[in-house]
Amino acid sequence: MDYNKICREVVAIATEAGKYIRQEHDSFDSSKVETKGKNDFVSYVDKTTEKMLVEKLSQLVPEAGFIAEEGTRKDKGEVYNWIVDPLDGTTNFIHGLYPVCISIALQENGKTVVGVVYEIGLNECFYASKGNGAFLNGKSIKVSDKQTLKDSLVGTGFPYSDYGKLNEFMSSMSDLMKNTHGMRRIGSAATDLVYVACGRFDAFYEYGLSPWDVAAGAFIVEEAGGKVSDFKGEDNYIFGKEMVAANNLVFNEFLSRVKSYLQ
Ligand code: 2AM
Ligand code: CA
Repeated sequence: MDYNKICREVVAIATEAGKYIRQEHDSFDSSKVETKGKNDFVSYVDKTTEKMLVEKLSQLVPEAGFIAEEGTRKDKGEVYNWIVDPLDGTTNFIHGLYPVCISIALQENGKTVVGVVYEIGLNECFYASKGNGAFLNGKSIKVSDKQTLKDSLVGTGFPYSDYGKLNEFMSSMSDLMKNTHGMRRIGSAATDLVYVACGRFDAFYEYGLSPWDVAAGAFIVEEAGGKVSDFKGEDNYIFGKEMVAANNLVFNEFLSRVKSYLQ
C-alpha cells in the first residue's frame, strides 16, 4: 500500500467534511444535543460527519474495517482498520468554542500507518504516513527542542466522567503547575497531541481517553520525532486509556513525574 498516497486522500476527505462542521459550528442550536452518558454528549453533527467519512474511507480502502466513535460501522478488518473520531472536542463544539477536529488513523496489523488530524477552527491539517515524517498544511513539522520540564508548556485534559484517579491527578497538576512554564486544557485530545507534534506544547498527558481520541495524534507525534507511551512507559496507549506524549528530550523526566502520581 502507498501510505503517502492514502494519506493525501484522507487529508482531502477530512478537509471536505470539516467544511460541514464549520458551517454547523457557526449556527449550532444547543437544544439538539443528546447525552450518551454522564458528560458524554453527541449531536447530529458528530453522526452526520461520521457517515460522510465512513462512506469515503470505505471507498478508499474497501478491505478495511472500522473503529468509529459513533458506531456507524463496526466491522473489523483482518489487516486494515480505520480508527475515526468525526468530531473531537464535542464539549467545545456545543459551547461554540474551538478547537474542534476530525481525527482519522489507518492501522495495518494493529500498527498505525497513516494519521490525519484536521483542526477546523484554525484550518490546520496535521498529517503523517509511515516513514515519511509529519506535516502541517504542507510544511514539515518537528517536536520542540526543550530539554527540561521547567521550560515546558504542558497540555492535559481534566477527568470528565471517570473520577477514580481524581486526587492523584490533582496532585500531578499541582506539581506541574509549579514546575513547568504552565499548563493548558484546550478540550480536544487529538489537538493536544498534534500541538506536541509541532512544538507548541512540549508534553501532554491525560487518562480516560478512547482509541479514536489518540490513535492519529499519537502517530503524528512519533513521525514528528516525539515519544508516546502509557503511564507505565509501555505501548498500550491507544486502547489502554492512558496517554503520555512529549518531545524526545523531556519525555523521560515527564513520564517519571506523571508515573509518580498516576501509576
Ligand atoms: P470527544 O470530544 O470526542 O468526546 C478531552 O479531555 C478529550 O476527552 C477530548 O478528546 C474529548 O473527546 C474527550 N471527552 C469526552 N467527553 C468529554 C467531556 N464531557 N468533556 C471533555 N472532554 C470529553
Ligand atoms: Ca468525538
